[in-house]
Amino acid sequence: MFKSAFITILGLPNAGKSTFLNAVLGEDLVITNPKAQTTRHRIKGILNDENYQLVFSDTPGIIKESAYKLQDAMMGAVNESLEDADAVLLILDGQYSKVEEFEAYKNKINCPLVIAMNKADLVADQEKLQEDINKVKDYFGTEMVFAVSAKENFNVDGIVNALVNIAPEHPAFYDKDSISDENVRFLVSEMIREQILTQFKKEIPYSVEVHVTEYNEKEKLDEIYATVFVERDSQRGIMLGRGGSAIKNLGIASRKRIEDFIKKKVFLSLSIKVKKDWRKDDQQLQYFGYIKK
Ligand SMILES: Nc1nc2c(ncn2[C@@H]2O[C@H](COP(=O)(O)OP(=O)(O)O)[C@@H](O)[C@H]2O)c(=O)[nH]1
Ligand SMILES: [Mg+2]
Repeated sequence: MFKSAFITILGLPNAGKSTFLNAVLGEDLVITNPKAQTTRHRIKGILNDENYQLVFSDTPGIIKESAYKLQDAMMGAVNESLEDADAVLLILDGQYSKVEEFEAYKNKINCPLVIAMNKADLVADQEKLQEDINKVKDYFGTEMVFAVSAKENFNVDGIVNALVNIAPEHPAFYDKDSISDENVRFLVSEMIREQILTQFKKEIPYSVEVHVTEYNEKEKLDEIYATVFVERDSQRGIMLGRGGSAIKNLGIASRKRIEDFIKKKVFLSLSIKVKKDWRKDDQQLQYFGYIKK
């Protein structure tokens, strides 16, 4: 009997949703970062086993009040992925279980709920952790609450077991060899954005969008051309750095990250373009794939 399920990963920014998905897959498929709002789209990651296929949707963290149209679109992606879920995996930050933030979502979840109390590695007081787990069980009315550490790969398999148990009997939804339904271009653009989040400060990480304009697969190496869009001229200057040093370092770090992932040599060329206030502009958000046409 083969089981298959769509699982939506839900949680506040920074709870460790993307880290959890990577731990499940054993690959750094999705990008993670200490900065909130790293994940902007719903991204699927697929776990394949002889007896089951779990299709996880990583989602942007829940934010109550959005300041930009970009954030509206991000919350749209969250709601959309709740609609077709067979199960919801809620990831809470084990340290502060801000459960009341999910009040509005409790009614929207019409399927089994599994909860991970993540970052258990940071919790010193085990008794307190157990108390918190019990409170979470009461609040959400589910027994399926587990202490895990996505970063240390502790009890990630416990969550997978719980999800397999509740997965319906169904043939695989996707090719059993693939770990994502996303194309390589998109994943590569995300990896470049991940390096931008690491290397740049202040508003830059929130103001950039990365687009792969050309991807040529060659025998020995893949040739990739990407454009980094920023919102203002001043940001273009920061991205370039003195004598082009910043963009050069970004190129080197991004190339390494992509090579690790695709397990092949890469030639990467980056350029920078200004798209004024793209985060507030419907047309631009459409172009970047945040809103459907
Ligand atoms: N100590 C610890 N840190 C974690 C754990 N899981 C995630 N993190 C860190 O928390 C931050 C946010 O993680 P991320 O997966 O991007 O969160 P997301 O916004 O929910 O997708 C990153 O710096 C992760 O390394 C964990 O189990 N333990
Ligand atoms: Mg994330």
